[in-house]
Amino acid sequence: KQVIGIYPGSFDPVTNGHLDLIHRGAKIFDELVVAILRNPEKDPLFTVPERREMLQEMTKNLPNVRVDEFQGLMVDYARSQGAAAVLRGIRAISDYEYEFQMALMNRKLDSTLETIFMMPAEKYSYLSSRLVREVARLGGSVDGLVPEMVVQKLVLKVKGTK
Ligand code: COD
Repeated sequence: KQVIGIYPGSFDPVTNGHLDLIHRGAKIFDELVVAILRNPEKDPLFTVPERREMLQEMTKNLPNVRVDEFQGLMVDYARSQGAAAVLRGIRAISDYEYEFQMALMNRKLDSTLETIFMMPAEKYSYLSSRLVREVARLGGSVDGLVPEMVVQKLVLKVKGTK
C-alpha cells in the first residue's frame, strides 16, 4: 500500500524551512503532495501560479513529491488524494497552540486523518514566509533564507509594488 502524505500551506513564498520539511517528509511517505491553499480572503504577495512554479522548480529532483493546489477544507482535499496523514512543521513553542488547535479540529472533521509534526534544522527554526516578505519589502537581504530563484522573484516583486 502506498502511504500518501499532504503538506498543506500558503507558501507565500516557499522558504528553506518549507524545503527542509519537504525533504524530511519525502523520506517517510511514499508520495508527498505539497498543497497550496487558494484563499480568496488573503491578499498574497505571490499568485498561486507563481507559488506553484517556485515549488515545482525547487522539488523537481524529488520524484515522489507532487505540487498541487486546493480550496475549501483541507481534510476534504486530503481525502480526495487518498492521504493517510498531514505533515506540519513545528518551529518554536509559539507554533504549538495554533497547530494543536488545527490538528484537533481536523481530527474532529475526519478522524481517519493523522497529523504528523516534524522539526526543521535549527537554522530554519526562526524562519517564516511572513518575515521573509517583510524583510524583502524593506530592502533587507533574504539570502540563505529562501532559494536563489525566490530571492530574484522577491526583488522583482518588491520593485513592482513600490
Ligand atoms: N520550518 C519548519 N516548518 C515551517 C517553517 C520553517 N521555517 N515555515 C513554515 N513551516 C511549516 C508551517 O508550520 C506549516 O506546517 C507549513 O510549513 C506551511 O506553512 P505556511 O505558513 O506556508 O502555511 P499555513 O500555516 O498558513 O497553512 C495553513 C493551512 C493552509 C494548512 C490551513 O489554513 C488550512 O488547512 N486551510 C484550509 C481550510 C481548512 O481546512 N480550515 C480548517 C483548519 S482546522
